[in-house]
Amino acid sequence: MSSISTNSSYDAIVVGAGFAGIYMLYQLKQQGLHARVIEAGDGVGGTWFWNRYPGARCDIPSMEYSYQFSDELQQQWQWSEKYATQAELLRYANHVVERFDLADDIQLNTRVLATHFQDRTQSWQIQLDDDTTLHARFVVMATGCLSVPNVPNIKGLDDFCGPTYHTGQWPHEGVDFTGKSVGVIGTGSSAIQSIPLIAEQARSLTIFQRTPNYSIPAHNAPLDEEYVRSVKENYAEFRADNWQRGFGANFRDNDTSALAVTDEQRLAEYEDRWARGGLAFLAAFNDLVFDDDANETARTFIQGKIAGLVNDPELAQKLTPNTPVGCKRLCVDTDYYETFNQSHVELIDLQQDPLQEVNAQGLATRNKQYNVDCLVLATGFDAMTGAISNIDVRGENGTTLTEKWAEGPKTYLGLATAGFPNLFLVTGPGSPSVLSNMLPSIEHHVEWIAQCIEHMTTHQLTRIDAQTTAQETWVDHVNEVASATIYPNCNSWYLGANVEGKKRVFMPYLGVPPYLEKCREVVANGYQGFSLT
Ligand code: NA7
Repeated sequence: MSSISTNSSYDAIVVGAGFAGIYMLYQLKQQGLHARVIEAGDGVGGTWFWNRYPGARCDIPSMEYSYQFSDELQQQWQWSEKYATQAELLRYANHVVERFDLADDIQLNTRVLATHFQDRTQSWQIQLDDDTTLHARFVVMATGCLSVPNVPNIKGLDDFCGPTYHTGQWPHEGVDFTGKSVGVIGTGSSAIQSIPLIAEQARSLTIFQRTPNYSIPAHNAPLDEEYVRSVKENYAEFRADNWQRGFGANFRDNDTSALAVTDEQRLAEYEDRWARGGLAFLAAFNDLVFDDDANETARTFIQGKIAGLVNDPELAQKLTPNTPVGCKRLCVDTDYYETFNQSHVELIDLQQDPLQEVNAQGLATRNKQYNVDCLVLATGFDAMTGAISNIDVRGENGTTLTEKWAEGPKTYLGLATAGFPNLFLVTGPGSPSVLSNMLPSIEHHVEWIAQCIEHMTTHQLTRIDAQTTAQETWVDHVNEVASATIYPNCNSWYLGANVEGKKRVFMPYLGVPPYLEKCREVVANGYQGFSLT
């Protein structure tokens, strides 16, 4: 990747070189614009660059979690497994950068510290951590939804003598746990993917669980050639069909209520979904995320499965959540619950015996000291707003984004935020983002932003800003949709509830098809809800 250009004035600066930043750069270059991506890591790939913990893989099937903007790319790229591993996804990201000749415009190992809107020039001044200042008409935040690790505020964490690894910042050279006693804090998706593999190496593994999670078996396998051929023969139709789905993915949505079928039919549907595996479980009936009674049927089914997989009934009980299924993001695993049947694996239920501190030798709960050689923090992320809030973003009249978002993020369509002209967000809060198949949602946003910039160039417009009233109406709508679901009923990262002191606000928007329609309508009505000058 090249060093910084001597010309520090750009049409656009893109923050982050994950899948969003890579594609944004491609689109801007297609328009002949002078753009540059600034990336903190020493490689591209975003989530898939940082999350290298054992077992890290996507929970959306690889034939769907991939770019569709280039038919040649989607036809030629060969995924090897149903769910791609982190390593394969990282190879894919690098391949795209190479294939479309993007590397020279990506600046690695550089962090954006601040971006300030200049009222006089109607452009942005961007401060990097290498003491360079850049100027650009547009800034695009392609900073990712899950990119700032949440390091829990546990007393004495720094006193631990052994190595501590956060799953979201895993050492690139890997970690060998052979013969070690390992402690894992957390039982979210990252823990659920890594625990079975850590258990294969570790001498002993102690898992500290604050809240249990539901997990559906992945049934991961090498991709079936016949299936790949059939998808590729009709890739455009396959993708178009996914856009019609609530989560924007091929979850085989069943348009029936869980309460409108017989017990036998319901059980058969759940058994089928369990046997096929994956997140499609949540689309077994059309009211699982809307109706608590419907959800309870799914809950009872999975609770029965956990009881069948874990030999010790008391342990099975501890591993069983009592919250609605899907309220916290559903997990997808390979042998997670079964791992607890191994004699060297122990579960500590922090609800019964709370964690008091970490000390030099390990972890102390109220009742016991657990000595470990290494500690794994599978404690998640400051989701959706963390990365943007870490940058000193100042809009019109020097107003800071932190001030504007003090009561929770406020955006128009998750694409822009009023008072911050010419600043775009890719999959920002208020868009389907994490409640959808992320890659197509990224592509949709990038294309919307690129089209908007092209429109502005063609019509010699220099400034776009979301209107406060349109934004307020949108924020109210996002909340209204969420309040009719099960989502507000648990302490999830969708609500920011996992980060101490973070305002509790439901951040993603549920419903891909209506969202796409709204975005189309806004453009068709001359960027309704935006002020363009
Ligand atoms: P998650 O899903 O946020 O999980 C984090 C886990 O860490 C969760 O079990 C938390 O318990 C636990 N946690 C966090 N802080 C603490 C403290 N202080 N003490 C004990 N336990 C704690 O993050 P992941 O990385 O697993 O997954 C994030 C997303 O990435 C996932 O949804 C997929 O989309 C991919 P809690 O539930 O808050 O009680």
